[in-house]
Amino acid sequence: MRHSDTIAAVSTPPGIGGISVIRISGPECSKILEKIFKSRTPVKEVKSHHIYYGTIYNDNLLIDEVLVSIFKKPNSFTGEDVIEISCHGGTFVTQSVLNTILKNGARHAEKGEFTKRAFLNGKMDLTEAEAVIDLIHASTKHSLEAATYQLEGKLYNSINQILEEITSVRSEIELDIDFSDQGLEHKKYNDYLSILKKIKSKIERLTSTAHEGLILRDGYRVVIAGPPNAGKSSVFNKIIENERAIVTDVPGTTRDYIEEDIALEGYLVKLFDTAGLRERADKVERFGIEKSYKILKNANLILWVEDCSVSRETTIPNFEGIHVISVLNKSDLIKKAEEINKDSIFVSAKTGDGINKLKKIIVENIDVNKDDVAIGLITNSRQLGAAEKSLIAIKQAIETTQEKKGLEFIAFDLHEASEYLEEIIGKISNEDIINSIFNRFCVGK
Ligand SMILES: Nc1nc2c(ncn2[C@@H]2O[C@H](COP(=O)(O)OP(=O)(O)OP(=O)(O)O)[C@@H](O)[C@H]2O)c(=O)[nH]1
Ligand SMILES: [Mg+2]
Repeated sequence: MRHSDTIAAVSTPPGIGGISVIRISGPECSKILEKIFKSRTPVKEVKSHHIYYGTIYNDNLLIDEVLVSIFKKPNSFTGEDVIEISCHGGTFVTQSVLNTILKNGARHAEKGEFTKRAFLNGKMDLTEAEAVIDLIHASTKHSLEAATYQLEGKLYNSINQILEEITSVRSEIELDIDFSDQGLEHKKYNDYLSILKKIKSKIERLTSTAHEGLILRDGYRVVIAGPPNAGKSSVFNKIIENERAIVTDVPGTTRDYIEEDIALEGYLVKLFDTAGLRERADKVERFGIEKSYKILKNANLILWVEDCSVSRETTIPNFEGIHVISVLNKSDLIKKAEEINKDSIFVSAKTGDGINKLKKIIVENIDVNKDDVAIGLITNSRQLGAAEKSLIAIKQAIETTQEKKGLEFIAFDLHEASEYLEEIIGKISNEDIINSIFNRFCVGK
């Protein structure tokens, strides 16, 4: 999977801007620059980590005035020779500079190819590469924070530490294999057992962070549900501060669910408005209700909205393990709302009363531990899948030790546990996994 050619792409977003940056990486950087760039300093004499002013020529045709930044290997983003050309930000100018580079020996980069090269050249591990894309897509303070920690290598460090512990106990066990015909002391097995249990709890901690990692990266899923006409869509609109959902006095107005991303105190919240749940419904509404149930199953939090002017008794269905907050809407229609039902939050989508309090309660329910974020979180299902497999292998190692089945077998289980952890950081990986990760990037990154 090593690459030896030179790649180039526009690294700034498409469209017109003040400047565009074109990135080139690979062994031909200097040769290409010599052919297309004229400046006071001859290209042969340019120094790494310096910026040069000059002009780009396509044959003898002047294309643009530019600034060229030089990064010589290995001290660059990709670990190869890298040049970044800042040209004027017009679409045509940028394309012309890029075409000139391509004509003179570079190949157009594929999606994420610069970051992929950084990974292949040992500039970053796989979790850090994934953090680069999360960083680009981060839309809130906390998702950015999580991606930054990951980019700094927090997850990598946590995993590496566990790997070291596994390797250390494994080499001890392998040494003991040579003496095992003399019978291993009972005490030694117990020592191993306690070490393995400690490792197991560290991997468990790691897998338990996935829940938080996914919330930070993909958002905390809050679903508004309840009987028809309770004012669910009105509450939804009020929370997102936009008349997004259709509101009418006809029960069964919302058919298909609606989803909107909002930022609440730095957290990304995915808010869903769903069709009112009721038994008697026409065909279209029934489809909507089925979809409501599907969305509800994957919720992190449910806001069960009812109309307090109709009924003062809440009738919340059981949503197996998902936390439900009872919201009584239309508080403007009744007097002294709070005194009636202390377990519910009273709001009025009409006057906006109680909506800020509701938002606060949503944030309070986001169960993300700041310490976990700083230690390093699992942030995607690829990482989680591998961590879970590693956990199974460690549990197997513990069982093998308890049953004194033989040291070779413990060593084998430990080897497997290591392999899965190594898969997370990309120490061992197959081409499919790597390609699927970098395909999520945009061209130029
Ligand atoms: N007085 C008062 N009326 C409200 C309030 N919130 C909603 N309504 C009215 O209640 C009716 C139903 O509102 P919707 O938001 O469409 O209710 P829904 O729960 O989404 O209804 P379905 O989509 O049909 O399930 C509309 O006529 C709204 O104007 C409120 O806080 N106070
Ligand atoms: Mg509705």
